Amino acid sequence: EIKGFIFDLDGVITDTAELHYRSWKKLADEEGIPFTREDNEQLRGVSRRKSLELLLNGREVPEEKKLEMMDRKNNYYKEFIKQITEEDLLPGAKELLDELKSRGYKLAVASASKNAKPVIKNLGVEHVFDQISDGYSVEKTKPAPDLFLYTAKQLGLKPEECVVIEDAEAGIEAALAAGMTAVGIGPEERVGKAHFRYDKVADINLDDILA
Ligand code: B16
Ligand code: MG
Repeated sequence: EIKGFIFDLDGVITDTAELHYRSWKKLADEEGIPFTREDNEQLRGVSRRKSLELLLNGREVPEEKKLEMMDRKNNYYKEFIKQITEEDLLPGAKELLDELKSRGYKLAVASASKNAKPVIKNLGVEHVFDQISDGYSVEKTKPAPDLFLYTAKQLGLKPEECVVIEDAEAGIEAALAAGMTAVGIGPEERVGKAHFRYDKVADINLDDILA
């Protein structure tokens, strides 16, 4: 029996991907590294360090410089997220959260981002969640199941009682590895392994998932 819903943040509740892109792009331009919106697609749901490695694309950079670059990108990102408001919720996200809350389900966020908490606060949905897990919660990032298992534990639920809503391939893999019901948001090529798939959050059909 399903008792809780675990939401990814970027790509499910809001589209911070655009802000991540602008931050990485600024860094890439400063460093003379080519980086396009299309390249940015690969960074979806991936940790900050892994994102930098994808951006560097095999370029050798000393560890100290990598730390400085991650820090610089994060400072740009932190400036961008200051401007986030409830207008930045993806269509249907607030309605879905309110519906689930009124039906008595436990609700959580499980994001790879170390900036998840300020983003959720600015979106004005902090109060609907029973648990917010972020980039500080566990060591092993998605596709490892750790973040979702930790989140279920914090909710007091068993993995099989949880539904995960995710837009990244690594996130779907993590949800399946955790033994949870996986709902993918996005194209078949990306989230096709999920139990249920929708193009957009607004298309989610709760009756299908809960049947
Ligand atoms: P930060 P999610 C992920 O968020 C983003 O999709 C990914 O692009 C980003 O690199 C990652 O968070 C880490 O973010 O640098 O803020 O710690 O989809 O897991 O909510
Ligand atoms: Mg995501």
